[in-house]
Amino acid sequence: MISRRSFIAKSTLVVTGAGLNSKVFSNSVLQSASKFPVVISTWNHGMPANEAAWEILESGGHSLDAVEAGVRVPEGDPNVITVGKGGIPDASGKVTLDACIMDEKGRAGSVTYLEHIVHPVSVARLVMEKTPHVMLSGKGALKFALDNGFSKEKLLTKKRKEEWKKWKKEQKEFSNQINIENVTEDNHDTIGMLAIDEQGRISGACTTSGMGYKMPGRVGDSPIIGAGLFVDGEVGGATATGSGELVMKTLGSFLVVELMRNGMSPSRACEEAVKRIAKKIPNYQQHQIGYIALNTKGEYGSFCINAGFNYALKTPDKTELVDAEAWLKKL
Ligand code: SD4
Repeated sequence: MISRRSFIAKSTLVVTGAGLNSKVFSNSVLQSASKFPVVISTWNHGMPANEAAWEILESGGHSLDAVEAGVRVPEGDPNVITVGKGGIPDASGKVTLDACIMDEKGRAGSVTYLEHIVHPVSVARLVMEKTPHVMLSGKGALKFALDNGFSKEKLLTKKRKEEWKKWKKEQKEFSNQINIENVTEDNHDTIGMLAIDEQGRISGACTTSGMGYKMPGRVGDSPIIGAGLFVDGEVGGATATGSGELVMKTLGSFLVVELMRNGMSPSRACEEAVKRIAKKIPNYQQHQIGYIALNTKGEYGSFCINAGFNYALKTPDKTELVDAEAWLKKL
C-alpha cells in the first residue's frame, strides 16, 4: 500500500494559510508552565483549528466544546487532505473517517470507518453523550449519525478522485513502508487537539481519514481511546499522529498520560513513548509518529520519531507553530 506520505510527496500540496506565516520555535524552549487556557494541536493545520477553539476558551467555555469546534475546521476544509471532507480515500476509492473525543471526567466517544459525514468528531461526541457505548463503527455509526440529524455528503473531492484513479493505474505493489525522504513540514496529517480551559478542565479530540489508500476496512489509532487520544482530568491528556499501527501496539497516548501521572513532564513522557516504539517495533525508523501532551498545570510538550513534525500552540500570550524534538535527529 502506498503510504500517505509518499502519496503526498507526489501530489500537489494545498497548504492552509495560517501556519505559513507563523514563527517556528524550537520545542526545547517551550517547557514551562503557562497560564490557562492552553490549546495545542498537531501539524500546521492546527493553527486555524486552534483559533476556533480559542474563541470558546477565551469566553470562558468548556474545553470539550473548544476541541470539538477546533477540529471541525480541518474536517470541513477540502484542502486538508488527511481529515474529513477532501480526505484521501482507501484503496477502493472510499473516504472512511475515524474520530474520537474525551473529556476531563473520562467520558469518551468514538466513531470508526464512518462514510459520508463531514464531521465525525461531532458524531463521536453524540456517541459519548447519547449512548451507553464508547465506539460505533461503519454502517451502525452512519445510521446513528443520520438518525441524529447529520446529513450525507460527498467526501471524495474531484481532485482526490483523479489522484486515486491515477494511483490505481500505477499501483505495482502494496507496501506499508513510509518513505521518510518525503517527510516534510508540509505533509499534513491527522489532527489531534488538547485544551485546558480557564477552570482547568482538559479535553481532547482526534480526527482523520487515516492512512492514504489504506486497505478497505482498516482502522487506525486515531479513534481508539488510549491509542490516538487519552485524557485523565487529574493528570492531563495526550494525542498522536503518524503510523497508527505503531501507536496501537504500544497504546501510546495512554502511556504518555500514565508517565505524566508518575511525574514526567509532557515532553519527557512523549519522548519515553517514542522510545518505547523504538525499542519494541522493528523498522520504526521508516515511520513517523508525533505525540503531543498537556498536563493539568498547563504545561505542554511533544516528541516524534523523525524530524519534521510540528504542533500548533495557543496560550494567552503565544500563537506559534513549534517544531517537535525528534528521536532520529537527521532528515
Ligand atoms: C492513522 N494515525 O490512521 C492515523 C493517520 C495519521 O499520519 O496520523 N497519519 O494511522
